[in-house]
Amino acid sequence: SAESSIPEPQRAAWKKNTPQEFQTKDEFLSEAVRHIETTLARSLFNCDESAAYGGTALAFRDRLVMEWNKTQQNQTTADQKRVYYLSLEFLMGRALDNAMLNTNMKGPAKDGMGELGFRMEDLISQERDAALGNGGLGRLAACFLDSMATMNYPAWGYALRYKYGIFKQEIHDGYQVEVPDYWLDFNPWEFARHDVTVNIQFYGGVRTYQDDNGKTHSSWEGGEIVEAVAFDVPIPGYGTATTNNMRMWSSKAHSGEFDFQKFNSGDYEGSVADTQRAETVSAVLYPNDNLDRGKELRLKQQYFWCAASLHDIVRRFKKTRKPWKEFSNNVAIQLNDTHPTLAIPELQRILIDIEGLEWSEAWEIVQNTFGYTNHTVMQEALEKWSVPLIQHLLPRHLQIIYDINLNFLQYVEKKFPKDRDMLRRVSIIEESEPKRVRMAFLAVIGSHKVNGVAELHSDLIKTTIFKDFVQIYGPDKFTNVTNGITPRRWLHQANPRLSELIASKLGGHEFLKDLTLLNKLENHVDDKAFRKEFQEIKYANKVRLAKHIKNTTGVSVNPAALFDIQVKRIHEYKRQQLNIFGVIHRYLAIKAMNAEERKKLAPRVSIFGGKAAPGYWMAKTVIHLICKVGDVVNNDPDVGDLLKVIFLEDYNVSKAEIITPASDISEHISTAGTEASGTSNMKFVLNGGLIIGTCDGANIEITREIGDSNIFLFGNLAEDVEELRHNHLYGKYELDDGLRKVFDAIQAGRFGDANQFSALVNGIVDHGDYYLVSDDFNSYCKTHDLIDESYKNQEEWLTKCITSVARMGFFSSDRCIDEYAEMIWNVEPVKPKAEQVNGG
Ligand code: T68
Repeated sequence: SAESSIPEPQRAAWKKNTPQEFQTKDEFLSEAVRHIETTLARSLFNCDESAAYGGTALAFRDRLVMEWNKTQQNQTTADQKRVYYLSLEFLMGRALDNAMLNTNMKGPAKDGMGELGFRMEDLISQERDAALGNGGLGRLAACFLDSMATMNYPAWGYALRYKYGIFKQEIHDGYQVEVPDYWLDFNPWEFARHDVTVNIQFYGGVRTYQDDNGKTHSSWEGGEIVEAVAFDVPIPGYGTATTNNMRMWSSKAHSGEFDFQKFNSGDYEGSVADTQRAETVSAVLYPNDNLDRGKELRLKQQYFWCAASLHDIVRRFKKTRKPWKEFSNNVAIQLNDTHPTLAIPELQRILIDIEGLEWSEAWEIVQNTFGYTNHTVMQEALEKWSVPLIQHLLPRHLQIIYDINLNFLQYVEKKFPKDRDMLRRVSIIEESEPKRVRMAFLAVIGSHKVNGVAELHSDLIKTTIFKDFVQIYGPDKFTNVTNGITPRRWLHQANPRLSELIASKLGGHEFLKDLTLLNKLENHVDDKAFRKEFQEIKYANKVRLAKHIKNTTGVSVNPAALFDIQVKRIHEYKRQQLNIFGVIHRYLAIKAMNAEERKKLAPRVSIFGGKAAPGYWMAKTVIHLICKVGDVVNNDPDVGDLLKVIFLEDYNVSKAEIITPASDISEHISTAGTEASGTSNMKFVLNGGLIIGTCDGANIEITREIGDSNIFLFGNLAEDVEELRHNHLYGKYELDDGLRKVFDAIQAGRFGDANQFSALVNGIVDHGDYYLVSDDFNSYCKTHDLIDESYKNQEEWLTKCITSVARMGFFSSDRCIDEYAEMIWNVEPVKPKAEQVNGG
């Protein structure tokens, strides 16, 4: 700001001394060694891999922050609309390799550290994952940050700085054990901004009063204050100097809040306890994906982060001295699911209670500012907060929500007179006991656009959960933005050899910024040398994964076998149970085969990975079954290499970077209509693996792009699910024969104590088979037989893989961000200034 900038006459002194970004190996090394010696206080005689990692990371952080400063300055001067991406989860993974590749300085860094005797791969693997997310939703936010920076959009991410990210998973005797993930003991990528703080209010009450003109005002008063402190993480774009910001909020006791009264009266402990209570707000990430549990602390987290972010955004807007009606021309806020929905009543509160705008003027600004992305249609995942809870924690917000609802229902009433049931159905307040606030409805009503994350999903939200709202607002409020992934991390970083091979054929790395260029690869599909190299790369990636499997599980797997991978959160709707039942079916089949038949079979390795929410018993049972089946199958000499079953511990982003390039087949087999999009399906195909999947989420669009002969689809369609479920409940179905044999084997105790698995089996046999495992089992197994056949013809298989990679251009998160920018945000890129250096 003007008050704190160095005055013009003194700027020359600054500019003369402004640090320069390193450009060469030697310049890099001198920075890194300086950090090791000073920042980390290590010496020549005390520099291990972790110190060498630290020095490298700090050297790159400095470089990023210099570009960050210029980018922020440049974007402020440009004075264009900015986009703010509010997400309670960002699954960033590791930052070093990304920073080196995006700045195009990996070569010099590698050579420099090589001179000290370190291998860059070893240093990279010293870093802990930034694991502030559960699954797809959090990783999508991370890919979006990468794309927004790469394409020079003036964009900020707003996050909560959890002290504990998603738990680490250990497997003990085939059971999941959760270990806390304290990731902040050394995090070189963040900057504490102790000068950027916001006081966040909770509890208290509302005072209404009349001003001199007789106008009524409301003011939220009393309660307690928790302080939000900003921590900034630079987000470098690839091949551009643009370096955006992710701002994370950390909670601490308000400085006036360390209760001196308690302290002086001798209640020192009580006063410390208050401090700790403030810190718990940002202490831990809730480990559920696609499930809403309605915990008070979670609501506190949501408000804390929304209020701090909005305060920050409003503060920045006010510096422009523009009138309020310009707000939504300056600011776009995207809500990643309903978790940040409180930002809607919060902005309305700021505008009417604090800034003194009229309700309707304020409400128009609010609606024009927000966009809402929905990620699920499953009832158990839709957030509904109890009215008494909101009343207690956020009394003024509850009033505002009621007023929003009143205005909305009056609007609906005018459009659909006398439709009482419509009013009941669309009310923000669910008339349950206790009453609950339907956050998804509030998000729809408070936004100008609502999007789903794949075509089928965007259609489904219009015909199911938001059907009435399509009637009310018309269909144009609802749109689709099919998810995408960043090719920088998920191709260039995770699979460098494939990235280089592609670059050699396409004449450079432009495809990393325009993924549609991959289509030129189809011209090379018959090129012998290219095919050979492509196949060798896949094999090398499988060898690497096989080593990881050996190191972590002790099991040897044959890299020449077909690697069949399912890695994602463990959830009934994702149907890992279908997969493991299929594996048991295969095992029983092998046991029944003679030597001749066995010779014809393609050897397989079935690989699973993923975390179960700590309170999700059925998901934990599935993990246990996978492990037990592994124990039996992997030690059955009769089976040998024909089948191995692996559960990989602690699946996360950095493990995904090893696993994704190593698949022959990956599984995306959710009950049709339940997986909003899926994004790992895109990652696997982009890395030259084929997929088996249901007609669900983005699988459908992947099929359209790559061609239906290059994907193994099976199972019932979304449109038939309702009727099939109905049939189960009314006994109009028969358990699949193959599945019956699988259950017999489980119940005979062939995989350990059958009681352990009875709930899993009974859910299908007796309790309605909600996820239609039995209905899809036969089709699933037959499709796997087809895969076996297909894999035997290696040349044809390879052609499918290469063709698929060539046709994956659509699934870049760059395309996705351009669609948001154009259809929802109305923001334009800001070109970095010529003096900025990253990526040339
Ligand atoms: C996922 N959702 C979708 N949710 O399941 C997936 N939920 O189909 C989609 O590809 C992805 O979002 C990106 O759009 C989630 O990952 C959660 O993690 C979550 C977390 C908390 C509460 C509810």
